[in-house]
Amino acid sequence: MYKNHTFSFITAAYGFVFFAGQLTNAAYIPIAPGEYKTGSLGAGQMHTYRFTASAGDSATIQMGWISGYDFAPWVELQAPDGTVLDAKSGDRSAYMQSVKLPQSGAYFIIAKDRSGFYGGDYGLSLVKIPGTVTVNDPNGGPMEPGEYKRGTIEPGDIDAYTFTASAGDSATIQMARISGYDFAPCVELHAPDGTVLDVKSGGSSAYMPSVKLPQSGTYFIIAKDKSGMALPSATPLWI
Ligand SMILES: [Ca+2]
Repeated sequence: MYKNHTFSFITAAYGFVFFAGQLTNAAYIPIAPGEYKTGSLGAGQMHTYRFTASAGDSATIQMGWISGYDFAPWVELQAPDGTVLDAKSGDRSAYMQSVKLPQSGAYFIIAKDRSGFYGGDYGLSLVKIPGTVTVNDPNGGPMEPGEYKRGTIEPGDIDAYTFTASAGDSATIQMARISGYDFAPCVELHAPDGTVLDVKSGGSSAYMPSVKLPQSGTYFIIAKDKSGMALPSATPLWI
C-alpha cells in the first residue's frame, strides 16, 4: 500500500521596520520647519522625521509622490507623548493642514506608503507657525505688500511666505501658473495663531480677495500645488 504525498513550500520575503520611544540619531531624520526633504522607501519601509515644537504651535505637512508604481503617500504626526495627532493619505499626495501641537517637545512625522506594500520616492515639507520658512528652499520667506515673487514647487513642496499685519487689516493674494503640466495653484492664508483663514485654488490661478486679518502678528501664505504632486513653477502675487 502506497500513498502519494505532495509537498509544497511557501517562501516569503518581507520588509520590516520598527521605531520606539526615544529614537536614536540613526533611527530618525531631523527636519526643520521650512525644510524640504526627499526620500526613497522600500516595501514595508517607513521614514521617521523629528522636529521640536512648543505647545500651541501648529504644523502643516505635505508629502508628495515622485515615483513608484501604486505608491500612495501616507503621512502621520505623533506628539511627544506618542499620541497620533493626525494621519493623511492620498493617491498622489498627503496634506495635513495646520494641526495644533498640544505639548512642547519632539514631534515625529511618519512617512510611508498608504498600503505599506509599495515603495517609491517622495518629497516632504514641514511648515510650523510660528517658525522659519526657508531652510533649503530658495522660495518663500518674508514678503512686503505690493511685492511680486516667482518660485518653483517640487512634489510635496510647500512654499511659505510671511508678512506682518495688524488686527483689522485685510489681504488680497493671487497666485498663477507660469509652467508645469497639471499644476493647479493653491494658496492658503494662515493667521499668527495657526487658524486657516482662507483657501483658494484653481486650474491656472488662485485668487483670494480681501480677507480680514483678525490678529496682529506674522501671517503665513502657503503656496502649493492643489494635488501636491505636479512639477510646476509658481507665481504668488501679492497686491
Ligand atoms: Ca519651492
